[in-house]
Amino acid sequence: MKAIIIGMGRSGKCAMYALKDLGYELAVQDSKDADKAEPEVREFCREHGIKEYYGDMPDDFSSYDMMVLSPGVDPESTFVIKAMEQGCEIVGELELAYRLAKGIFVGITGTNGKTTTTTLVGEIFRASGRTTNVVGNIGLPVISVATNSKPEDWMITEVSSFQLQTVSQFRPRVSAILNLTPDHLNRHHTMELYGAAKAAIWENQKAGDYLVMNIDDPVLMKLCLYDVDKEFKGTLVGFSRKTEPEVGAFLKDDRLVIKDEEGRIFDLIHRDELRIPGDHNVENALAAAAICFFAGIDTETIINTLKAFGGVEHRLEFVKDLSCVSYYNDSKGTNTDATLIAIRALKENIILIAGGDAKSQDFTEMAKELHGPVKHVLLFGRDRGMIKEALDKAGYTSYSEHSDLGECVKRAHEMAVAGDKVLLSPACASWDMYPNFEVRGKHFKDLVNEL
Ligand code: UMA
Repeated sequence: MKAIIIGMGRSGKCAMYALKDLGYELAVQDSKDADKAEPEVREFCREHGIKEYYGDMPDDFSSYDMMVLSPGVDPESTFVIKAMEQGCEIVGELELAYRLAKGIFVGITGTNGKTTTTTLVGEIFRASGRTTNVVGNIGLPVISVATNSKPEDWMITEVSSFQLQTVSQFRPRVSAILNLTPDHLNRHHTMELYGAAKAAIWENQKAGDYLVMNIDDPVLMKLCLYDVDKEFKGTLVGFSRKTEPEVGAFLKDDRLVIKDEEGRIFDLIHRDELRIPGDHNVENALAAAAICFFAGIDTETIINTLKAFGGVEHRLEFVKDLSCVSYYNDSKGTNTDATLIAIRALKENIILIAGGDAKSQDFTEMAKELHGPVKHVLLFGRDRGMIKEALDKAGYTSYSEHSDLGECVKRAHEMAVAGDKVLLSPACASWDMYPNFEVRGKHFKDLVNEL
């Protein structure tokens, strides 16, 4: 078998190792120049006689059986269409990993909350004694553990809309869609297409599988679950902060509870027992509890882990208190909805640091919600002008522009008074200035710790 792997980041590199082990004849391609390629990749290619393309593409794909796409590569690109027409099968990294894995998949998608929910589900699975791999969009490519997985292993997978664009057989035992708000529209073009991409998470599920979804989110229900009644053969499980689903997890007198398929109610914990703050985290906890319960985990393990869970790095992460000013790192807040969620959770006296790669987002609604909770906005990054424009339109005048994150932190420190909360929640991707949101978040924490 002969394959070409497109994009030599985390996913492409691990796909290369896995396919080489399986005896594939390989070529790799990346849009960046050869001198910017990872030395580890170049060395492996030289050692194993793998053909490398940097910047350019092969003229012809007809000799390849398969083209493996990294999530960041748009499957609508001209070369992908050309390869398909020349008989090459197009497979995303997640799909490839799914085909090669023996473990049981849980797939968690949605615009926001994926990382927190996936991490929490992973913790509950580990506490239950199951062999657990926490993989996917969260950072560890699924392919890196797929070939070594055993049939009884659980693959707790954070799944992005990018990955779902290139699946065909991917079938999780339990899938979850947490919410749907505008994001990545530069890739998906419309909300309808973005929702349709997310729907691929349940489309192969069968009897005995579960689909966990947020029944409080009308956009999700409309755009991700169209035809679900006709097409879905598994069990629908709702989660809600507001109403009681037929089957699923919900809030009853501020307690998290689960209702099973026979209508029996299982009490879990009071919402105040959660250590992760905000309504959005109640939703994440409800989703995680439902996923684990319907995957067969006992309520005692779920309860103990819900009580102990302290959250994840870069998601409204408390950094430190300095002269009664609290600093929070929400570098994973890469869209307007995520930033609004962080602002709602911190409530008031916020000095917000935002900006970066705007991904064609509209900042109008976010700008309107800043009046009140946010005292000042410090803007940085390539597309800060787009946020500035939205602030002007919303009549929000307390903002300033800065060349980089270091300047923003310095200025925030100078202007903050006791009781203020300095929040990095950029509402933008990091790609204009950093390789990823983790590096941006770590940089923020270093800057705060140096103050
Ligand atoms: N590249 C090309 N051609 C392209 C696009 C990219 O050659 O058209 C090259 C780049 O030069 C680079 C490489 O591809 O060398 C990067 O590949 P990639 O963008 O697919 O990134 P990976 O390093 O493989 O990381 C991916 C996910 N990245 C994206 O979806 C953009 C990571 O999610 C994920 O953690 C990782 O796989 C492991 O599964 C990050 C992300 O930002 C966190 N995700 C988006 C989000 O959460 O909003 C979807």
